[in-house]
Amino acid sequence: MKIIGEKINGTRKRVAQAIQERDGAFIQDLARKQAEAGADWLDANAGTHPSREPEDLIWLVENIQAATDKPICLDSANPKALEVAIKAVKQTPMINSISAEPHRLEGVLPIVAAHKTPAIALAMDEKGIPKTKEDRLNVIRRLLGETRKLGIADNQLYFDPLAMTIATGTDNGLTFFSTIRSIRSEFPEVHITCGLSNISFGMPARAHINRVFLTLSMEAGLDSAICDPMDHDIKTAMLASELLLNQDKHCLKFTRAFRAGAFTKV
Ligand code: THG
Repeated sequence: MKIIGEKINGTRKRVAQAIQERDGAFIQDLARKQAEAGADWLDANAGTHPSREPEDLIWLVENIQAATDKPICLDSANPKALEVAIKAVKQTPMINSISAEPHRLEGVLPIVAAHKTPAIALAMDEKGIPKTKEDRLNVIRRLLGETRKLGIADNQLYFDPLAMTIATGTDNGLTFFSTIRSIRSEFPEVHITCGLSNISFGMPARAHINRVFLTLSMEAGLDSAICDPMDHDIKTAMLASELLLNQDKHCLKFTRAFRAGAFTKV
């Protein structure tokens, strides 16, 4: 299981403030803590000011790289911001994200192809997020048609089936799990990811929903997630799920984490 640390996101109040005030120490601290907690990539989202986004994203990249060597997941649909940020990164970044929306196919996909970066691909098009599994798969088939034409390997792609909150549809979890299973059987090479906390928007006791959602999704074939690597509940659920799904040879990861105190609540 790979973790994309979610915390450096300009839609969060405190991060927006740090970007605005150029409070580099705050961003560096978030980067260091997520890296130490086991993030494989650090998501960088500069927020929603299109005119300021390129310089804000570069500033985020520079501060993340001052704190850690972890690769960055550039969370933007703005080709201008992506182009300049790619010049600033020391390691090949992940791009978050492409989709079947024309502006992303025209603006972001060529960047992924030119720089051979891993990329998250959303199962949506200009009409939005399809309701049914079959319609999401059709979007994914269409996207793979485009990426394969450009020589992008299937295993460069992290498909995001887009978890919708359980608060607005009690079958949203089931649709999500069955979409994962179908992607896994039809396209065995691709990776599957998601924004983990989407499932519980508007619900109480969100941590508990997110934790079980993670476990069920991993059983269906999820192999990465955009989440908070410092979250104790998520981390322990991930370790136990990997153990039970034969993703932890000789139980090493689990027992090592236990010895390091990962299961002790502080
Ligand atoms: N798919 C893809 N990318 C994504 C998402 C997705 N990027 C953004 C988002 N969704 C995932 N990232 C975050 C980042 C932070 C928080 C949630 C998702 C977060 N939320 C707090 C909470 O839920 O309680 C509230 C905000 C705050 O702390 O201020 O921290 O789905 N490809």
